[in-house]
Amino acid sequence: MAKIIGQSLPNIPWQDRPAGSSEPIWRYTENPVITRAAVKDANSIFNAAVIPFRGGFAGVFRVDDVTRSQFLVLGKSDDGIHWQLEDKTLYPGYDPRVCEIDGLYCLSWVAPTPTGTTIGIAVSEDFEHWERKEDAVLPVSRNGVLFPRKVGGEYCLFTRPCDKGHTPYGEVYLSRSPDLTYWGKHRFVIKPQQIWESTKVGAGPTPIEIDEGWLCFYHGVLTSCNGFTYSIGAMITDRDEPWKVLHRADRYLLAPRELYETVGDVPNVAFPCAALADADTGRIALYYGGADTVVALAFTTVDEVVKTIHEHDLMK
Ligand code: BMA
Repeated sequence: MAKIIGQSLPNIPWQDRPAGSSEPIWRYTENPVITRAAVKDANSIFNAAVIPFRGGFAGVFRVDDVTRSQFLVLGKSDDGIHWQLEDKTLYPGYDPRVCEIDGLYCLSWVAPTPTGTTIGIAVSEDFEHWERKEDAVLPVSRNGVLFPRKVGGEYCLFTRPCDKGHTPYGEVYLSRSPDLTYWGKHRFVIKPQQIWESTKVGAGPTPIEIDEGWLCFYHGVLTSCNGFTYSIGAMITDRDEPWKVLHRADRYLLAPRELYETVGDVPNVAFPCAALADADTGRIALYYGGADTVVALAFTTVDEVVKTIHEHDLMK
């Protein structure tokens, strides 16, 4: 039995696996959970960061509005499914991830600069007042994902160096910092190695600590004759040297199939930015953007994911 090392989350959103399904990740039957209706003048609300907060849940959401500006908006929920989003911009940018490190909420996101995107970092004690730190890296980078605790006394951040456009390449790196300001000791983590992710890969939700190391969901992109397809994969990295990949599934665990994943502003996108985990039951709830248009939710367990990774291990 694989084990989550972390907090109990008895109110984690949850649905049992549907009868007859053998998929490693199954979708919430009422998807999507957030649509453009949640924010006035929104064009789309999709890649979302979600975290347990004071008995309920808090989130940071990517909103594109009717001027096609991209920005982050805060939200709250009692059950992780029904959300109230604020009607104001937290920061310009997109693709937020949020975690709690030593009691401090830490946000990372893709932040614009005059010459391409960087990884913005901001911290908050109450999920309301945020202090923006220095940007973590020089442009251009995306998919900045913090680990939920220091490893070897240092903060850890996945990044994905890239170019200015909808970049046709992408590999995951890990950088470390003593103070959330100065980042270095950069290490290569993964590059595309399989057909379903052959164009680029990027880190996904905050890594989940498990008995074997760090369980990391990520996205992988395939270029088809009709454009990019974004699917969800998973790997386990070393607990003390988290840039070292121990196991990695040789297949995607979820790929765009439902209408809300295949039809929208950018078709065929399942883009995960958050995972809730309950250490008591091993349940995992995954939030992902569908077709760059809506927020969707899916479920799995740590046993199911770890079993899939081990049975189909690219590293063997
Ligand atoms: C990435 C980011 C994501 C988006 C994805 C698919 O480069 O822009 O926000 O979901 O492309 O379009």
